[in-house]
Amino acid sequence: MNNKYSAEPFRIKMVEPIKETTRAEREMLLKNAGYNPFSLKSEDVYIDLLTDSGTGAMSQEQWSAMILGDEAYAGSKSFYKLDAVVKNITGYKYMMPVHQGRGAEQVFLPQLVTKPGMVYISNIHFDTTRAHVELAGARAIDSVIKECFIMDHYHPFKGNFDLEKLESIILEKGADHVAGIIMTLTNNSAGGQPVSMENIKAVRKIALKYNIKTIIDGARYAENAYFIKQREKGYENKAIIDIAREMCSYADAFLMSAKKDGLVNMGGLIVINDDEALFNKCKERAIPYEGFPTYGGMNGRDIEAMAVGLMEALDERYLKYRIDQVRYLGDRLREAGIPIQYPIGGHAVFVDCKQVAPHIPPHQFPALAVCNALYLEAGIRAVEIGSLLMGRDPDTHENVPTEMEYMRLTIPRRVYTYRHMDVIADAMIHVYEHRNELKGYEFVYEPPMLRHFTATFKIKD
Ligand code: P70
Repeated sequence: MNNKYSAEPFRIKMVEPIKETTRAEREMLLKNAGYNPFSLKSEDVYIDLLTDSGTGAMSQEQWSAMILGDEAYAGSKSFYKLDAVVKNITGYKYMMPVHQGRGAEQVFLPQLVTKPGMVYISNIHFDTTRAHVELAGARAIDSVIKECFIMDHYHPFKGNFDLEKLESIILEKGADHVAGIIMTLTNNSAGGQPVSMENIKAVRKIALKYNIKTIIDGARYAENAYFIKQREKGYENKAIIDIAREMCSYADAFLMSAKKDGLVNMGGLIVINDDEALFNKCKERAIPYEGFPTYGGMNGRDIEAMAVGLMEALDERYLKYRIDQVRYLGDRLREAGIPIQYPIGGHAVFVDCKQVAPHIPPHQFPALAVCNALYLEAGIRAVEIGSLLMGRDPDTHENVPTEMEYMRLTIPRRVYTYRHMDVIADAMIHVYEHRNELKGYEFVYEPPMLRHFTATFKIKD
């Protein structure tokens, strides 16, 4: 391994054996799962790339902090520890833990929906964010730059907002009908692509002009800060935490699934810049749904682990290793001619299945076909980010048309080695070489919302 990809900045102290299955077994297992990888048992998966959410390995410092967990119902020591860490990172005044990202969405997003016909605008809303916008009675509109969808076209910040489109949506809907602008950092749906500081600032400027609140969806904010340091002029010598703090300074609220860049297996945050009334409303709504605001669905042990994890994820050596490992896998696929989102993003390699399986139409889910083929080939579980995940329009019930037909190879944090990346690459190259044999799917069961999690399928003949 040369210096192009940095090695793991840790030693492995505890291991979890992983089972291997035969192809015949996998054929049976996948059929029994209704051809939906979400329904596989994780013990029947050799390398699990379904998500980087809550699947990371905690450090010895996190495990030892858990012993200090104060399990008081209200005002625990653990809460005040987390409170200090979060306020230090964000520079905000108010915060509360929640059980995970969707807990934050569920408590926060309805607060800004004050009348019928409102919208949230994001670079791209991720699945649960979109669902909670709709559950709050609003609609989700995306405004990401066009370059985002040109897979092989290098752009350092493919997660950036299309600022012209953003402003034209505001004008079309009327500023008083825009509940808020959600900056998803990094932009998960189209490849873990970062948003530049310049773009964040420009979004803030537009929001202030129209008196609209800006919200950071900060699930992968530390990875975003790392990309800014690598790619944006003027940030080369800044500390990651200072970049993160500057990002936060351009928003009114920071919602986080701490299962990603909080390096914990469960947890989330609502952090509010300086609007006390808004924070009080969140507290009121949190109590019946998430719990008392000083624990928010979390126990003291897990709050301790989060306080430590948040700081570890801002460590530059860790971030370099993390991003390098993902890039190593992407580079191997790219060298083999497999179409992927380029440059490679923070948490995953996104394979463009529109190009891998052009013979499968969107409503037969080409990326699901590739995911399932990869599982059959090597027991590797990936996830579809495409027509299936996008779901149906809540008003017309038509499938939402999308440019995205991706298979996401999502890399858990501090879990797999570079050798695992080779196994994934070799298997994917094999699937690619046999791509003409891939077949589409049709629904046996289609749930009305967030359908990708629980749908079942049959193979389309
Ligand atoms: C993922 C998971 C969760 C998420 C997110 C952003 C930018 C909020 C949340 C919600 C979801 C998922 C998708 C496919 C398979 C498994 C899991 N993203 N904002 O993997 O947070 O999950 O904590 O409620 O990415 O990308 P939470």
